[in-house]
Amino acid sequence: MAATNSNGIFKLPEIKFTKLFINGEFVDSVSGRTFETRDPRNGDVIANIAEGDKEDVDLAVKAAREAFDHGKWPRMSGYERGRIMMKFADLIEANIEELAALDTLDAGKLLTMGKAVDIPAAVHMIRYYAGAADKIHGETLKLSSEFQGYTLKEPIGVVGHIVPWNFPTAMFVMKVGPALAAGCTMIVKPAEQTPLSALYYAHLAKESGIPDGVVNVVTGYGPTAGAALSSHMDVDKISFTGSTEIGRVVMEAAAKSNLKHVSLELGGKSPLIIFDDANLDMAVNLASMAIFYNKGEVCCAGSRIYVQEGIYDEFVKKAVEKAKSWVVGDPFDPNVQNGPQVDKAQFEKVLSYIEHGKREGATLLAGGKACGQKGYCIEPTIFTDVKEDMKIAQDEIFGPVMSLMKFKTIEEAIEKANTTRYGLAAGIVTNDLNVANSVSRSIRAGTVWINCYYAFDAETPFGGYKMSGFGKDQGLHALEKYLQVKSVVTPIYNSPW
Ligand code: TXE
Repeated sequence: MAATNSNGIFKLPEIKFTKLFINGEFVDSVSGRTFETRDPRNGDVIANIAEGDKEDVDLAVKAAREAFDHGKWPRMSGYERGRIMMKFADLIEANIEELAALDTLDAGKLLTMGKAVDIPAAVHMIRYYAGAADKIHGETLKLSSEFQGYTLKEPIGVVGHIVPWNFPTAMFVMKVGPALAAGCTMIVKPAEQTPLSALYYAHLAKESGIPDGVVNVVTGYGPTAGAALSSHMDVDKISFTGSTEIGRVVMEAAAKSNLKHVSLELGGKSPLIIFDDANLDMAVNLASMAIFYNKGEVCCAGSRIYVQEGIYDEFVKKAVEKAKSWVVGDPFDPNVQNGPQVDKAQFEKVLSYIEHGKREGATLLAGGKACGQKGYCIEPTIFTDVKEDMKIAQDEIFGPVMSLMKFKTIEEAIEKANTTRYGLAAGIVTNDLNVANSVSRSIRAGTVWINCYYAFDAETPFGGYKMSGFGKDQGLHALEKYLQVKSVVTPIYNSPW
């Protein structure tokens, strides 16, 4: 369906893959049912996608189980797995334009960002784990005069990856990369809002030589396909990213089925603390990016901005100017800074939080409503006079809504920043090294950015404290999630028995 937008600037990507990917083949769902994936720019249907359910999950798990128990992937050398993964990364790189456009169409993400950040970072991520595949080592154990031993790090088995829609590409590679390097086989359940790029990645995985059954993709809904995966008796681990509410459901399903391993990357309400000595323009830019980037649909968005009293008034003035000048519109347009929210449900959720903020007594200084003729765009919004106990300061809004709060002392900033059930990330803006050091140690969050925000890299472990979940994505810590340790012990001379 090649086409151009209203100004004829760009070409929409062709939708090549709409079926489930099981055992190396694109197949219809057993029920034959499909669901619609929609364009958030206008709500139009992009394509009908195969709707996987329990029976399809069973088939995908069977394929992954067979590939794990009898296939080549877990048995080949790490070097060989790494070589194939390098080819996978090369193919992703060769298809940057199409992959970025698919995520823009499906999720309303900026095409410029997809091409400059999301897809290149995906290539980096796969290469990083390809390089790690032959560096998975155990230990030698000296033990006593009679025995010695060693540990083996072995792949955990069949993994279910359940992922959300806000970063379809990053989610796919962040889960699949380390699991592949470890020698696992897997089933990915993309979010129902954004199935398109995951199916494309599955196709590229096959092209690169990853054996059939190693990477399977079952598109479908959470309570059906997702639930079937998390309660499956033959799945050894679930790696989940999504809401805290569903994280709890997934963990319960794991506990009630086969006690499969679980790692959860959940919501957040991350504080960004800006001290009096900060460069004001830099701080305003950083804070605006921290909350408006990707329309606020970021688990670690800086959604609570604490500004020290000395610069507060000036900061508010500049932040409001910036929000009002933010360009919202068609994410294919290179001049646009924010596209539409991913779907109608998220759009309505964000607008209802804005109404809540007004009712709770926060002061609305910028934005606050939908924009554009159609689709799900929302104006970058700023509230001041926000109190810690307000809903907009406690709940993850997942939209472009900045809550601004004032503080006097370092102690007060730390205390307030930690007043949340979440602990995914935090930011600090200051030129005082002592302040940066002490505050970063006192914040209960899995990542702290000092004088930067969203500084992601394949090497940096990412994951939550408190109700933001447990188990890291990225870095070598993520590789560990997909490995288990076996101790092997042997007598040094003859067996004592
Ligand atoms: O998430 P869900 P939703 C937060 C954000 C957002 C809210 C709701 O605040 O507004 O969650 O978003 C699958 N068993 N985050 O409803 O439902 C589902 O199909 C197994 C933060 O989209 O958690 C999808 O693949 N799986 C988050 C995935 O879970 C189930 C990113 C996430 O969907 C399931 C996204 C079930 N019963 C939303 N129900 C982050 N941490 O970045 C649903 N799913």
